[in-house]
Amino acid sequence: MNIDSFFFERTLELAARGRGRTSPNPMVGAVLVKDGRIIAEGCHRRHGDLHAEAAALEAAGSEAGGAELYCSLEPCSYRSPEKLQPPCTERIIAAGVRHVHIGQPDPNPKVSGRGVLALREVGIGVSLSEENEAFWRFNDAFNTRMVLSRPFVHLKCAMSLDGRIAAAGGDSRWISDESARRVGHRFRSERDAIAVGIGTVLADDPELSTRLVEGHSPRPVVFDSSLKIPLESRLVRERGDELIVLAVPSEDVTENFFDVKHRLEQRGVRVLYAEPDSTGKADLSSALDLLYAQGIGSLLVEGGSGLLTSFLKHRLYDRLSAFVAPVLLGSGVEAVGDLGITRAGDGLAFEGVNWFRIGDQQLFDAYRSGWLE
Ligand code: AOF
Ligand code: ZN
Repeated sequence: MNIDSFFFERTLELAARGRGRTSPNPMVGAVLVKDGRIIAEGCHRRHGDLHAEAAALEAAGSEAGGAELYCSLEPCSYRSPEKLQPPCTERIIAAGVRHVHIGQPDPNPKVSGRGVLALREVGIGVSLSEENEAFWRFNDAFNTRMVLSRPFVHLKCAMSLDGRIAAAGGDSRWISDESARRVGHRFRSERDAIAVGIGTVLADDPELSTRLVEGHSPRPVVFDSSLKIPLESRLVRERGDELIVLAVPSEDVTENFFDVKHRLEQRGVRVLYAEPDSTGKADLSSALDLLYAQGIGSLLVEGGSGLLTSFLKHRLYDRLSAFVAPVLLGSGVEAVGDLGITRAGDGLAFEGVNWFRIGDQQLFDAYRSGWLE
């Protein structure tokens, strides 16, 4: 490993300290180096706190003069009324830093190259990491939001060796064991919201909270075109004031629909109307716009099969994490339904593919081929 990679890797280790706490802002880490040694470190601990670069500069004090700064993200360079921290470029310049190494450019249109310019303008050397995929993937949600102006969509499922997410009768419990479910809960803790289809609510009455690891519980979202969600479901009873239900009122909607809507709203539930697609279900692109307008920058989609298939079919996903368990179910509910693909060469492809061993399971984790393009 060359010395730059070593320091860059450290910036990501530091950045990870803010995991699950910085949204909608990125996780960022920074180190100051002098004579080949780290003299100070910093990270962005939570949304609104000091930026990583500023934290490292504060830790170094006057030692920062003449040092090199490694940061996982291009330093910010703008002020605006809603901005929580002053521009880091100003602090870097004032501290007398000699050279800045950047993991990835900031896709935030308010920065996007201007951070680099501000530094170069005063004669500070700037270089960009050669392997910046790791940085883009590290802040996958922030980067997606900035580049695609929609929430990051992370699909998650647990399937048997033969690609079933439930047995023929619909029972899906305990396909994966606790070690895999713990990883699933870590994903929950990192995302702003978690979505399921109404079928999953009716079958499993899930809570959709983060329990097996520490961290926040994402906001529950239910795709429920005709408002079938039971008022006595756990989501309505226990998480009503956070719950979002995406309905698609059809022309022949009955009085009962409005009655249920009213009762849900009385319990704090937000019922939003999504545009219908050609089959009368929620058009996913319009649904994502609605969620984005609610401040949701990342969405973990946990199923069922119908919802996962829709996101895949419309190519509205960024990452897929599929747990594969060592069990065969034979006929059962398939994880992914028809995608309209007739030639193997047209199959959905992935990039940044990782396979992790978790207990006796295998976790496939990858990004959509062409992610962010
Ligand atoms: C962070 N933490 O360590 C860095 C960020 O509202 P503000 O002042 O916190 O600014 C947010 C923007 O600053 C963010 O969108 C990103 O472009 C840039 N860099 N943000 O929260 C950090 N370095
Ligand atoms: Zn900053």
